[in-house]
Amino acid sequence: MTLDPNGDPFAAARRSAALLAEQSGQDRHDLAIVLGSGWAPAADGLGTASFELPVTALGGFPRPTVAGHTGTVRSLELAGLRVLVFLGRVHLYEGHSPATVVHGVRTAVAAGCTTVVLTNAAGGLRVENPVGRPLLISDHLNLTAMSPLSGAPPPQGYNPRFVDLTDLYSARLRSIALRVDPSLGQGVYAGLSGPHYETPAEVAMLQGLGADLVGMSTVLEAIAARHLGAEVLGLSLVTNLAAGLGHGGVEHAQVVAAGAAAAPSVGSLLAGFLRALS
Ligand code: 8IG
Repeated sequence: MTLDPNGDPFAAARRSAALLAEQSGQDRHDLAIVLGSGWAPAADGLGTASFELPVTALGGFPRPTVAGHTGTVRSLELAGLRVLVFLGRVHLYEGHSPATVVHGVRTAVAAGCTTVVLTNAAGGLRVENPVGRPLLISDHLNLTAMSPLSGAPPPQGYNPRFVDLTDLYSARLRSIALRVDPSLGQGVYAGLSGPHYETPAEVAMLQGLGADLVGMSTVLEAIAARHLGAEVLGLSLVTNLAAGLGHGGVEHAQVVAAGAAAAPSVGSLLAGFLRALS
């Protein structure tokens, strides 16, 4: 069952969390990691999953349509934390609503997660950030013209829809990540709805707006997580230079290849972050 567009998405997330608890045998999870394209190969570096199932078994999730997004969810223990790992995510460009895009994050928070780590592959807008480098997301530009909070007001017991995003990408979590890897750079992530890549004129516009990274995910999930009171860490892996900055165009296969090459280092970065948290 996919998400009912007329239903309460918060109630749907609680139902998915209940199914997760039932099927995984874990009554709660502490932290969720969403592994975007490029990051899924890093999942094995986090340790052996005690449980893995297709997200579609939890209700509210559509079938994934993107190569490099497997659409499963794992539960594992690392450094004393019960971790929920989503291998793949849902995008606006697949034709899904903002509520469907953020259903995984809402399910994770309903399952108990107070920290949400969002990872993605992104185009680099600065030639100083070469392909293969992970960067901390310091802030974002939501250029999707959408919000996961539009629609009916959140039900009783939830924060109001007017959520403060001053510290969306937690400075506290970024400083912990920097202790693990002091060489990490930071950047502003521009989230567009895609699925086309930018024109060179749009790349120049994004640079002028102060963006360092550009991609097609993350921003709605970050807003939804923050609305629910979770602390958010964002990580982008630069897998290509944005259109017109590198040699030739942007290709999805290059994105997947750069992700596979970086998997061991980004896997140990994530594991190190989890250890430093606990
Ligand atoms: I990976 O260059 C990846 N995702 N919009 N532009 C946009 N999304 C991306 C890009 C890019 N690279």
